[in-house]
This record gives sequence, C-alpha cells and structure tokens, in this order.
Amino acid sequence: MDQEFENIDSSGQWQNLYNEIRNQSQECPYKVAKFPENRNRNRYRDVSPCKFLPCKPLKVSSDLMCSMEERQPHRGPLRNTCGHFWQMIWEQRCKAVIMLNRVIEKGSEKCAQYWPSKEERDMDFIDTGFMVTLVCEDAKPNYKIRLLELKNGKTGETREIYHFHYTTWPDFGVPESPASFLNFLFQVRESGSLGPENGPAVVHCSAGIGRSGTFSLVDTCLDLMDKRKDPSSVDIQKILLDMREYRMGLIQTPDQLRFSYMAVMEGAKSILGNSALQSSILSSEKLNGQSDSCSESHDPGREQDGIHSPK
Ligand code: PTR
Ligand code: PTR
Ligand code: PTR
Repeated sequence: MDQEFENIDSSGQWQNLYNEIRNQSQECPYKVAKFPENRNRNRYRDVSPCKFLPCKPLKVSSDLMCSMEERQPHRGPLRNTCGHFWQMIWEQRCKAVIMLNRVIEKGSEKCAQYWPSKEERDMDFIDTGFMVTLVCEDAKPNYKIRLLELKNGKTGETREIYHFHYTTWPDFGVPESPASFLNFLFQVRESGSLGPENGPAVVHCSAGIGRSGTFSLVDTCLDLMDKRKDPSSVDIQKILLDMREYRMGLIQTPDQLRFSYMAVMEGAKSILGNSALQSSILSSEKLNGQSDSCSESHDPGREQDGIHSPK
C-alpha cells in the first residue's frame, strides 16, 4: 500500500483515481426515501438516505460484511427526527455514537443538537418516549467524549451510550493529521463500542457520506488487517468500491481518499507492528486532555478519563 500511495502521489493521480472510483460505483435506488412521509425526514435532496442494506445480492467477503455492520454511516438527525434517532440507537443496542461534524458549520445548522449540553443536562424526546442525560464530558484538543444515559420511558430501563465527537473536521475536508484522527479512532476502539458484542456503532456527519465514509473506510481497513493478520490482502480501493454498493457517495473528495490511505498506513504500523506505540498515543492523550467531570462520575470503577471497556 505504501508503494501504491507513492505512485499515485508522485504522478498526481488522486483526482483521476477518485473519478474512476465514482464511475465504477453504481447508483442504488432507495425508493423508501421518496415516500411522501419520509420527505421531511431527509436532509439533502441530492443524497438519498440509503440505508446500510444491500441493494443487490451480496458479493463482498463475510469479514468485510461483519466489519461494515459494526460501524454504519448515517446522516445527522434533523430536529424532527431526534426522537427516532434515539429509538434506533435503543433498538439496535448501539454502544456508541460517533459524530464527525459540528452542529453549526459555515453559519448553518448541519445537524440537530440531539444530545443535552452541560447546561441542560437532560433532554426529553416525547414523540418516542426517550430521555437522554449527560453524565460527563471530556474535552480533548480535537474531540470530545461524552457519556450519556439513554432512558426508555416505556420500560424505565436505562443504558449508557458513548458520544465520540470529532469537532475540527470541516465538511469536504480532512482531519488535521492522520495522528489526530487515529487518536480519536483508538479511543473509540478502546471503549469496546465497535466489537461484535454490542450493536453497531452509529457513525454520522451531516450528509453521512464524506466524513463518515472516510472514518468507516479507514476503520474497516484496519479492522480487516488486524483480523486477517495479512495487511497485503486489504485492498483499500476494492473495499471502498464494495462499501459504496451499500451506501452511495462514501468519500467525497480526492483529498479524503488520499487521507484515508495515509491514515490506514499509519494506523497499520501501530496496530500491527507496535502496539506499544498505540498505547503511548493513548496515554499521552489522556494526560493532555482536560479530564473534567468524567473522572468525578459516580462510578468508582471508571478510569480517569471516563473511558473503559464496557463489559
Ligand atoms: N425513514 C425511512 C426508514 O426508517 O426506513 C428511511 C430512512 C432510511 C431514514 C435510512 C433514515 C435512514 O438512515 P440515516 O438517515 O441515518 O442514514
Ligand atoms: N450536496 C450537499 C451539499 O453539498 O451541501 C450534501 C452534502 C453535505 C454532501 C455535506 C456531503 C457532505 O459532507 P459530509 O457527508 O461529510 O457531511
Ligand atoms: N444523487 C443520488 C440520490 O439521488 O440520492 C445520491 C448520490 C450522492 C449519488 C452522492 C452518488 C453520490 O456520490 P458519488 O457521485 O461520489 O458516487
């Protein structure tokens, strides 16, 4: 992969490669989105809310299928779909929501404020009967990690949900560096939220294709390298094409594609070659982060920064 990256870089072929990938991915008509009752549930008319479901018979390998199911890209909820959003999190038994956009970007609302702020602490979603409480929040340089409590008002049950929020990634752009992105990704992984023992992690941005596509592609490639113990069997272009059969438009710019290569190459070094490096990245993050209220949380077993594997 390093060699492939070098070749594309030195010949300035990112735009061509990206165009080729777009041309090779076919459109998947998702008719449900066009139903009148769903019209006001859709944010962008040019991006259909294609569910992460096969549009045609499966061709992809079963390990890729599992990996894709564990991290599903979505659009950001609208104000009138927040109650449904939490209902979906409940029904699918999700352990984490991974958010890659800010609520306001370039002066307009790109996603609803669907979780409570520090000031509010609680939010009620009367249409579906869910309540969300902010338990604690840790602020790191490029992201925030929140622990939320989701209560099902009908049954009275509660669950803890992580909210991993990357706050410095512009739409149609890339994160500050592969390292800052990998710090975030390793935190998500360390929480155990992506494992098969929980429901899928919900990954969202505004439209659910550019930034969510980048995140899902990198994480899926690293997951497969880890599981197959053979990094050379992971062909990033092929994986992107396979993923695009399930959700159109994943990765929105040539630069997001280039960034994905860099993050996979760098992530692979720390995951496969040197897990000590990975833990040193994680521990330096812990020291740098301002561990505010999460460390004072009522769970005495909780680690300093509020992140521990939910067992
Ligand atoms: N409302 C339809 C449904 O629930 O099946 C359509 C729909 C599909 C709505 C996917 C949202 C969907 O997912 P997301 O917006 O989270 O990508
Ligand atoms: N075509 C719309 C627009 O350009 O505003 C939809 C769109 C918005 C597409 C944001 C992608 C976007 O990025 P992301 O998927 O990263 O939120
Ligand atoms: N135009 C499609 C629709 O009707 O929903 C959505 C779509 C969005 C299709 C993005 C393709 C997209 O991206 P790309 O051209 O990068 O495959």
